[in-house]
Amino acid sequence: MPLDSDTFDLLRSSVRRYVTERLIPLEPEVAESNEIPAAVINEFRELGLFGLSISEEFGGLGLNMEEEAQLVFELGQASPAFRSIAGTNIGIGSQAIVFAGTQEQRETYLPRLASGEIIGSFALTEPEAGSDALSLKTSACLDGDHYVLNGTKRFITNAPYAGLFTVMARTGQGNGADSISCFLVEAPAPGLVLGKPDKKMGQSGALTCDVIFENCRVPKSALLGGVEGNGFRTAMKVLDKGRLHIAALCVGIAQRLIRESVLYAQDRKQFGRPISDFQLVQAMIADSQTEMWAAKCMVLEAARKRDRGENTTLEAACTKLFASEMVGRVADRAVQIFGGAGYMAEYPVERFYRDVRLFRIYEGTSQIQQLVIARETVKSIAS
Ligand code: COS
Repeated sequence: MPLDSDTFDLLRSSVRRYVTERLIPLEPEVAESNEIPAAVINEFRELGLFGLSISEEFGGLGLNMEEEAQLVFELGQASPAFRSIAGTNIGIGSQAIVFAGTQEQRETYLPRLASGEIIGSFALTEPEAGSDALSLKTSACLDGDHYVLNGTKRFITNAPYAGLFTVMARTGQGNGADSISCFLVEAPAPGLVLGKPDKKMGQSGALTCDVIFENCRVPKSALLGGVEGNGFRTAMKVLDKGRLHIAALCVGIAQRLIRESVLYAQDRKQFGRPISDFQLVQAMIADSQTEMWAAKCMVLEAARKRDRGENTTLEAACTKLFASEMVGRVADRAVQIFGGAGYMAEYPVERFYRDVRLFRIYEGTSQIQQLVIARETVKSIAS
């Protein structure tokens, strides 16, 4: 049930003000410390940012996809590490429970995820199963009233803080989707071991690490939906939504980078004039603005289709592909407009340039999006 438009506008302007006045000034500190301050996490809780997409019944704000995207356009204006801390609870760390959990699983976990009491984390990727997610090897074997999990998950966002993992593991024979199930694993737990936080190119403050299961016993009630064999399809559904969320984030960051570029170009003088007077600089701003707007329209159109209850596998892949490639080009032009200063760590465009590189890789590489787009297009024409 969407919020009434006045309440939503109020929420959006609070988030916009919070991003401008609180988060953006904290960016250098977060980049340096590789940590989101505990006070910010508490403020996110107070603003309801952990529960944007979780229904009011379970303590969230119950936003639809279009509203979620509108808020992510705002949150995206600050360093992506801030969005990341709540991003898993809003998306890939909670949605499997929303789509396929039992009523008891929903009642147990969704209120705690919506309030930010626990951080959710999505464990699909493995050392040998990245793009080819179907080949995952982590196993879950039934032993009396428990499943025993063994295997390694890699690059798992928010794992160092997580209180709940959504884990895809193989319960059956063969390599098909039918043999993959999904488990809700609470942390800490005996046999659940976290690796050291990964050293990354960017996104300082957004932590990832390995998650290793060594004879980790979870009760039978941890099986999502109480049924085996549903894990892979559920993961794909989760990613359909997650990809739209990431595309909205790319739009937010592009907006920030365009603003930074324009302000710098108006301030920086060469040949006796602000460089914003020069048409070659204007062309870069125009290209970035055009592409950002195209991505924004795609996000909103796909979100509305999703909100009508229609399948958006195709649209989510198209939008994630376009928006993540777009923000890469926008960041590149921002560095170009800043010139030598854009290469210096003291300016935010240098940091964003590194941060946005991830968007073409995680939640499905650009090449996986192309594969999904081609398949869905062929399917729609053939049917
Ligand atoms: N929604 C629901 N079900 C889906 C689905 C979707 N979006 N996409 C695939 N499925 C189903 C298929 O219908 C199929 O079910 P059936 O066996 O009943 O036909 C099953 O899942 C297997 O799908 P498919 O045959 O398409 O598997 P492939 O291995 O050929 O391809 C891709 C799957 C490549 C699309 C998938 O592995 C993928 O998205 N990889 C990228 C993973 C990723 O994004 N990782 C990021 C980590 S999370 S940060």
